[in-house]
Amino acid sequence: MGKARGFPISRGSVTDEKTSGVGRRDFLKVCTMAAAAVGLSASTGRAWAEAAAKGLKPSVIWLHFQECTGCTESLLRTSHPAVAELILDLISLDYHETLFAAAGHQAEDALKTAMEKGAGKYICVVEGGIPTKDGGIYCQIAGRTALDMLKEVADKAGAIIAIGSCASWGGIQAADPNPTGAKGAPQILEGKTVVSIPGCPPNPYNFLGAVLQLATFGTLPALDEKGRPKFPYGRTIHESCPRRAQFDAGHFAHQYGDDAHRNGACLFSLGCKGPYTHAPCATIDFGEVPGAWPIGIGHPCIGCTEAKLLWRVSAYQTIEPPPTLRPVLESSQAEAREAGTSGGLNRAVVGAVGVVGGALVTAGVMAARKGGGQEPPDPAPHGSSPTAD
Ligand code: FSX
Ligand code: SF4
Ligand code: F3S
Repeated sequence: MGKARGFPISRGSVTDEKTSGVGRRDFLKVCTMAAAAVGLSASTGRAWAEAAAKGLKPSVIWLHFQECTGCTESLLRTSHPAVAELILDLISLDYHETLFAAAGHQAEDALKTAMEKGAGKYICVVEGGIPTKDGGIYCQIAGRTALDMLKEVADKAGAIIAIGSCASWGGIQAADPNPTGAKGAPQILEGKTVVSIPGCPPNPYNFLGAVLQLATFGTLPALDEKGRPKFPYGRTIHESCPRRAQFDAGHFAHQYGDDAHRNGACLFSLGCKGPYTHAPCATIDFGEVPGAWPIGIGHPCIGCTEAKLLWRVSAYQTIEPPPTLRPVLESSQAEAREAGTSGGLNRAVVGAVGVVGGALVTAGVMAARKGGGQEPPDPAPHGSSPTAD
């Protein structure tokens, strides 16, 4: 667990003192959910709620670069508007290019003031990729490149959080052929600790949990080798997937809308990357709407938290399963052959596992695997960013 510089808490300025028109119960609920997202106790969540209600909130400077703003949107567009208000009550959002009413010199002044007042203490949140080609000219704000701005703001920050897959490794901008040389914040800020919250977009509670820990204890969550908080990103989608029993029983959908698909069969044959993807989507609802996540609505996981999968392996490409899962597929395959039906692993999938597996070998996708067979395959050689990992 790393110690963040000079934390926690400064007095808020944008969303002061109030807990909005919403009840204390909702306020506590958000805090305890955020605590649970990073494996902290409910009492930690309550302590954060108390501090925020007193106006003691971490100062946040939020930078926007190459992205779709989906990370901010998912943070704010919750199913209950009150929850979005609560989020703004938990942090002091001292600079945010999308949400700021201020513009032009006023906004620039706000950034300068926030950096001076909170030097060494504020949380620098980065949303979006950072172009590096041709001196970084492809993303400029107030005449300055994203590259310069990030370096300067990050240099005086107490902690740095990359929210979303774009900020974590470049995201869609870094997809082949990566025309602007987009990278993520960790690749730009080498030598600094950057907490990465990947996902396109990520579940807001993964972000709030990290902020909560910073604000309450002045520490960073324990991170994995990719800079992701271990708690929410420690398990694969497949491990907690509600369709897991279908996988184990060899019930696979092979076309959208077929009987198996309608009846909640496993989506592996439709390209699901859940066995390789580390994220808590199966256990924490997006926007407080039960079932509102890719697999919940019948779409395969496309591996949006994994640099080696998102935008590198086609969303609908059936992947080679990790070694630990192969026996299940193989026995389903045998059953399907014996039965001569598609009742088990259907014929399309049997073919897909073999044929696509071969195609992936050709593309170099099946190269190295580590860690119990759950590490995503390496990207194909045409993968765009050599630093994307
Ligand atoms: Fe990227 Fe954020 Fe994907 Fe968008 O802005 S992670 S494009 S959903 O949301 O940065
Ligand atoms: Fe769920 Fe995908 Fe695993 Fe099937 S392959 S159980 S849909 S995560
Ligand atoms: Fe992303 Fe897969 Fe979750 S696509 S949102 S990690 S289910």
